[in-house]
Amino acid sequence: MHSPPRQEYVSISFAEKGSGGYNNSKQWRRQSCWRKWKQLSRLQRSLILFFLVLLFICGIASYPSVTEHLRGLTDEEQNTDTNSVLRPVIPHVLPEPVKQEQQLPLPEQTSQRKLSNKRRPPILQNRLQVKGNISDNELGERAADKKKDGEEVVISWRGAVIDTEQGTLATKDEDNKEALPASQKAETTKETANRLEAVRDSFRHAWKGYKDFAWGHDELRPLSKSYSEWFGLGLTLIDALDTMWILGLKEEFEEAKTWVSTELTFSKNVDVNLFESTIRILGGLLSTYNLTGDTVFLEKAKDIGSRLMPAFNTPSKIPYSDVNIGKGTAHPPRWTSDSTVAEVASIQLEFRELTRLTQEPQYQAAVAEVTTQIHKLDGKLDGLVPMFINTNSGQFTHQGIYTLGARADSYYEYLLKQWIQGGKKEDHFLEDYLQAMEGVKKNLLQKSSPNGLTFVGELSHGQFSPKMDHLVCFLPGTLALGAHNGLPSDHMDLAKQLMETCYQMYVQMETGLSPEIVHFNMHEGSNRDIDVKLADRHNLLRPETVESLFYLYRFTGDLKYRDWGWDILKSFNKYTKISSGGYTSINNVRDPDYTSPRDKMESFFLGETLKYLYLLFSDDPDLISLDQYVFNTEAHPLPIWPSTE
Ligand code: DMJ
Repeated sequence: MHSPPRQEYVSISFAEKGSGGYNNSKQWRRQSCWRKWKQLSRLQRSLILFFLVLLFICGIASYPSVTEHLRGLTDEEQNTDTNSVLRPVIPHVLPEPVKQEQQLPLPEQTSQRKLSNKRRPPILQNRLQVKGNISDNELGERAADKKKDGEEVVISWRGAVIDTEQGTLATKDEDNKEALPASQKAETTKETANRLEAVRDSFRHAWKGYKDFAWGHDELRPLSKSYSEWFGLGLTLIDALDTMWILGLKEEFEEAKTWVSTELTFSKNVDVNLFESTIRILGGLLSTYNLTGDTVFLEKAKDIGSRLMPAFNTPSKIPYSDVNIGKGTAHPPRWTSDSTVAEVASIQLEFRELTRLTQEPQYQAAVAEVTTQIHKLDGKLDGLVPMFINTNSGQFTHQGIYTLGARADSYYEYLLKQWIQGGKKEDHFLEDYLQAMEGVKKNLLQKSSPNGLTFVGELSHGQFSPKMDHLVCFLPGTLALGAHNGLPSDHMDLAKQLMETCYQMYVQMETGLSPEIVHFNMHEGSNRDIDVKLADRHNLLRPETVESLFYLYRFTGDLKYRDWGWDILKSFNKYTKISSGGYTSINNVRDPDYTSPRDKMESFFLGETLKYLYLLFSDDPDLISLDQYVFNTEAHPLPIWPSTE
């Protein structure tokens, strides 16, 4: 029999490996354990071994770095967006390699396609007078009439008359830019044209994937060459409408418009998230209507806007998170009667605009009630709001946590933007915004070590955490927009510092792409500023950093912001582009060899990321002038209301 000799062998071998003589008591314990083990029945031993193996497997499976190459982490596990818990789980597939020929060409390799200099977006018109689609002839006549009256008239490729009417008075974007020497200007123009064309190429590539595999559906799954539904309303197509218009992609725009007018219906028994459908669908339709003057978009905007209204029928008038747009019923999530503060406070620009265009007061009234209540609520910390609000009581809940990231972010953005949209007259928005920015400086702002990057952390029951979501990178742009509109110049200083930090969140990663969340080191003697936890290494193609780069470039003219945006576009092309069409979110920005694609192209990649990149590279400050338009939180430009209204 083999058992006894093996027993001896084990105990002798342990003893021999000891570093200096015998440890008698240890050896005795070992022998006694072994004896006990041998006394167990075969069944008992098998059971113990089985549980040990099971424990080992569970341990391995819960360790993300080992498993994320094998499985895609679901959105519900990782997406910290304001609506994360509501997103469907998308199955994942193994990555498809990015082919070499698909890498972004260098500027000098890019074909020099001629960019239309004539196209300009139409500026704000009072669309109430526009009753139907206008023929080219009519437009020509209108233009001729205007010219007779001595007005400057431009007709866009879309056929809309461009009105030169201005919104509120503010410094012109151009006035802020530093002058460039002539030779440098010529160089810049060539580079600019190349970069603009590169963005258009990226858009076309993303659109090809969507068109081939997901047409009319919510989101493209580029690797599995299929699609996923969230609301079943053609989300990507609607989100991308005004981007195509701004990029001058006429053919793509026209086919999308045909789908909207012939296929899009909101008469569906489907639950939609109020916030997401407002910013993406209502916002996208309103913006496209304002840019094009085509009433099909206004009709659809009215339809979805009125179908979302049941969300406001709550005891407190703070809206529920979800609405069934077919049945006209609304409800909170199954597990709570709370709504997210960012969600209920970032639908105002859109509903206010809907009232302006339709002259129907109920939309603006419903969202104004929400902001009025939040304005008066206790429970803020120096203007900073908690993340949840109860739809029954109208009070903040889960108090004590303050962040500029998920669940609170766009509350702050919309304070400033509503003030701008309404012609800077509604003082309570400005008050709340200024107070909140002071609150940020006092409670959330810190510097990292060793390089002193300024960052916005979080506060949890008085405890500071050096955690910053990529979502917070909207803040440099918003601060800069405020400064441009006359708010204190130290807002611009802070915007520049935070912009640098957000850029570092990209360049310090091995792929040149930012993770979803970073942690900053604050201890003296740290050897790097930024740490990324294993579960936070994903990139969802988010726009916030390029959005802020656009504002910073528009207001300062500093070319470094364009170069940073160019770096980011190159990284997107290198690590997220899928050969058969489309771009994908990835799980791991720290491993260029194994990015672990998620097989999902978010609609905001077309709605926001590529739009802001295009506007960043454009030399034309009138292409969506920031003195005439205010962008909603999904990058849909809405007009600043003329002072007469
Ligand atoms: C978009 O839907 C909006 O920008 C929203 O404000 C935040 N999340 C995504 C983009 O990251």
